[in-house]
Amino acid sequence: MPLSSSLTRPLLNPRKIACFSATLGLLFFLLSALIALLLVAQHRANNHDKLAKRSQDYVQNLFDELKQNLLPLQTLPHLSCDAVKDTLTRHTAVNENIQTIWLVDNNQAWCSSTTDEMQQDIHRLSPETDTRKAIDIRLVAATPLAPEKPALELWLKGDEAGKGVLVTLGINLTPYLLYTAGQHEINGMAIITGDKAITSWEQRFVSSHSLPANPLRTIMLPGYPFQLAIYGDRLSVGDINIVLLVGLLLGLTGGFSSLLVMTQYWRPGREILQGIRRGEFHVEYQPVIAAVSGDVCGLEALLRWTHPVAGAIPPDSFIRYAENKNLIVPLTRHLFELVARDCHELRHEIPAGTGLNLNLSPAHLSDKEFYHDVTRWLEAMPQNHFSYVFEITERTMVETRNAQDIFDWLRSKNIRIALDDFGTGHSALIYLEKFRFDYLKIDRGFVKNIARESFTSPVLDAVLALAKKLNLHTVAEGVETGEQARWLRHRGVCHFQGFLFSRPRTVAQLIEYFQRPPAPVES
Ligand code: G
Ligand code: G
Ligand code: MN
Repeated sequence: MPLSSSLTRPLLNPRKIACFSATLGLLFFLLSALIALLLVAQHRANNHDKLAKRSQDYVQNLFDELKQNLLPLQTLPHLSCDAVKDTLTRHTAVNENIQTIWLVDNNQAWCSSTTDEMQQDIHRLSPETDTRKAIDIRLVAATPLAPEKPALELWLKGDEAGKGVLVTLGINLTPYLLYTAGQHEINGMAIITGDKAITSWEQRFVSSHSLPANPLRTIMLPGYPFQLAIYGDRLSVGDINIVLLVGLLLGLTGGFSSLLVMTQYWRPGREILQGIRRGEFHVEYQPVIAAVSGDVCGLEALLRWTHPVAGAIPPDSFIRYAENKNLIVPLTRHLFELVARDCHELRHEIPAGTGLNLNLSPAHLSDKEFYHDVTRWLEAMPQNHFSYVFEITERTMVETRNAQDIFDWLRSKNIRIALDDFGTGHSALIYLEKFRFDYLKIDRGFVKNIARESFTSPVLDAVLALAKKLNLHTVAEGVETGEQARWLRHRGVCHFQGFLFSRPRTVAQLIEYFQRPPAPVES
């Protein structure tokens, strides 16, 4: 298991940090996208309000101007059509919306901008216009001048019923659409009078009830029975893109900042040093059993770390991590201190001559302070009580250049050397050739496979034969069943270690184990 992932479990491991940061990034994304959405929507709504206001002003001005300019015409003394016609024609020329102007008296059109003197019933000209109203507006499908084009008829009443001005206005929504084209979210408009409507997307009349619901804005003109509806999306595609972009940028910034801060703050290396200072490490001891007598002949010290938040962290993880972070030296020094302290307590319970196995990392062996650290530890230990073994894995031994000198020095200090986890690496045999060891610890991967007494393993047989030839004591790790113990003893393995005999024990449990030894294991 890679160290860093289990080291900080469950709160601090990189996966959790990554998950937390991703969640935080997502929250940032949602929050900033929401805020951006509100701001953009607000901005759009303001634009739509402005657009509505401008459109309203435009139409209102148009109507007001017509009213102002045309109404006085019908209050003139009843002139002949010839006398007023020029004025009418001038108005149509000046205002491009105006198609025709009729002057009406007593419900009779008597003069228009396009005809001479005439007499025509206003209701024939515009059947639906209500000449009693001060202002009437309606959409008409066609006018005599432009039979193909829908138009707007505006009735302006004069000073008595049946007297006034009727104007037909061409409806051309194109300028309006051009005007709003810059606003991508606007995609149509409708002019509504009564129950009729004309839209920019369909050049014919429709019922006002069939118009799409929820226009962006509906513009009313006070005093005119006329409405203008503007249609479109509340947000344009560009707006959505901006919202997503802002959300994404802030989300990524938030997520990465959190990742950075958390990995800095919860840097496991820092946690190890902190753990040492705060006394979060302790040592457990697993008895090593003499294969023939069944007696305890040694103890293997195994470092344990109980993190206040993450709980028990497996040594596999934190040891490798400490090795990678160059913290194995302070950690092993701490192990030396803990073991020395425990052994002063254990000395009274444990027979003299008991083996004490410590696991050393090859990274420590090559440290220039190594001799000094070991010397200090030997001085701190109870004198002449334990017989020391340093267990070294083959994992990284290749990096230790002067290993033989170090081994020789250790032997001169009465420390023997075990090759730990034998059989798990790639180059174990080369080490056996190169260096002299005292013990070979057979990895529990081999032992696990021994399921029956009839089990055969040419590899294990060869390993044991090799150990014999090299004059190495053998220790079988992870012995869990009587069959395994019998099988191994039968083949000359000298020591056992495993749950069959005892799990690793705290100092208190170990003292109890020695004071009240368990019944000999049936093996
Ligand atoms: O019992 P346990 O799960 O703790 O052992 C896991 C591995 O951690 C074993 O390979 C053991 O050698 C290693 N280990 C345990 N304690 C120490 C220690 O103090 N130093 C070193 N270098 N390795 C240790
Ligand atoms: O590699 P080393 O021998 O240092 O590791 C000892 C490891 O083996 C420790 O983690 C210890 O808890 C574990 N261990 C000891 N006895 C047994 C056993 O019988 N079965 C299993 N599965 N693990 C064991
Ligand atoms: Mn070991």
